[in-house]
Amino acid sequence: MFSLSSRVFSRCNIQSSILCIVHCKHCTTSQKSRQPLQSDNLNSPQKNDFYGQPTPYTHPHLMKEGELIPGIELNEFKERRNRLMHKVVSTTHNRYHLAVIPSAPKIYMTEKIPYVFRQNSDFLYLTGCMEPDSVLVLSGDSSENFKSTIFLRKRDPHSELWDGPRTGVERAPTFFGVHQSLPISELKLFLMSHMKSYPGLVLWYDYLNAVNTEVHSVMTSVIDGANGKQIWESPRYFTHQLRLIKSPVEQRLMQESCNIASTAVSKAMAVTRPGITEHQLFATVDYESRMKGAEILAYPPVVAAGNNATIIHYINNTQQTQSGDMVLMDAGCEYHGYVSDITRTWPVDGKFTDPQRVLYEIILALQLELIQISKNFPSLDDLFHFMCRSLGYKLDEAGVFSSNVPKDKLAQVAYEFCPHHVSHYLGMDVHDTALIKRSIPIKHGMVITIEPGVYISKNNVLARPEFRGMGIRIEDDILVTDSGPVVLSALCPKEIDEIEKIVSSSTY
Ligand SMILES: *[C@@H]1O[C@H](CO)[C@@H](O)[C@H](O)[C@H]1NC(C)=O
Ligand SMILES: CC(=O)N[C@H]1CO[C@H](CO)[C@@H](O)[C@@H]1O
Ligand SMILES: [Mn+2]
Repeated sequence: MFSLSSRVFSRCNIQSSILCIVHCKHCTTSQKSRQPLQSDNLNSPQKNDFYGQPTPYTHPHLMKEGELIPGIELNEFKERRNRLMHKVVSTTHNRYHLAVIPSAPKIYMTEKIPYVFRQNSDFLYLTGCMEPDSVLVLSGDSSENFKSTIFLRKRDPHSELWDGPRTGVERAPTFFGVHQSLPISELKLFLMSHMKSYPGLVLWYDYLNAVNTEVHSVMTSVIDGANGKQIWESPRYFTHQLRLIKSPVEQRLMQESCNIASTAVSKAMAVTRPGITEHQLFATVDYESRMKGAEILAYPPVVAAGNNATIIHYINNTQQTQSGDMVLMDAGCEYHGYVSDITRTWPVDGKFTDPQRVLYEIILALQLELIQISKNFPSLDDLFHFMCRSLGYKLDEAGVFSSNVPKDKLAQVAYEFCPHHVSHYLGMDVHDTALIKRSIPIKHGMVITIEPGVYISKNNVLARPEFRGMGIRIEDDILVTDSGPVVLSALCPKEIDEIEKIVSSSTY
């Protein structure tokens, strides 16, 4: 008999027997399945009850009754866990599976000063839990009969005085709709006892991309302790498969995130005048996004004037715009866990110069074409190859190249003018579901970006001089549906006359 379980069993006698369901390897399956959810016996959150995250009672301006996080009801999270377990169990039947998905940790920039906390998207997707230092464990041998356990920080009056309320293990089963909750300090014991009780167990943990160092060290010792007897696999590909297809409520949140960012980027256009700094345009898009309800920008925005726009990941945003420049802004926000990602390019004077207009029209036409062909459900890679061919052809036709480029080299040369991919999946993360290949056909429920660009630095001798020192990109977020693409970022102007109108109506 292993020593670990005796502590668990003795505690079981004193406290709720529910705590020991999964430790009890002697229980028969029928006994286990008859265990009610703890949530059947407890009440849901009430007014004046403070949890480790907003509730409909504490934050009625953000969420409705029944929602676990703004816009998403508790049941959807249960459904997601069921679907994950279905995928996990389908890999190897007649085996016991244990999936471990950690939350993000709190990270400090310096002594006691935390960075803004951002939850691990896979964990948030499966639990709706916004607290750090938590772990979701799904365990069982069938997708109908598995246990969900959430490990959380214990309630602690002293810490809560400093950092605010925690949900705590007592209230967590009802609140998150899981079978049971245990203190995070018991994770190792829990896993060790499972490893011993189920010798053929398959452990699903993303060992190679640790998101939480403390959980990772627990996992390392658990895996080492098993002497290589257990198989371990990453569950991440499955969570990405699930997250790839957005549910109707997720689509609504994506739409709202895109509406907010579209309006914020338009506002940045409206305040633009020569001499405004990149930093001030950044501040505008940040301010407008938050004022419209976004929690935070989705990534450090690119606000790049003139030649700076040819540096694709330019995020210093420290320069002052000059008359004659265009400014390229790539910005998006995060709204209740869902991000937008928009790029627009506009002239700071409110009027495109002739060479700017030539390049802008090429990219706009190309972007509209790409949205059109997305109707036929190509892959993102197909869109990319289309962009290279079409961009090469269009740049050649407009006389942008300084010397003659053979027809069969146009796509290759175009890649030097736009050295990035034209599309990525979008969702809870900006480069969402990164494990999903871009070679699969797009389908109903995916959200993708379409973002062709052209970057001609001031030293690029492949282009005629009047086209140098310019970078243009136009990026929209597209919901793929069976009845055609829906441009979620349609509120953000991109036609030349719309842009010129809004920029010259400058109110700054
Ligand atoms: C941005 O700032 C970093 C750090 O100061 C610097 O190394 C980099 O060259 C800057 N980029 C541009 C385009 O000025
Ligand atoms: C590195 C670089 O090209 N910096 C430019 C950024 O944009 C400003 C405004 O046009 C220029 O003055 C900088 O030279
Ligand atoms: Mn993008």
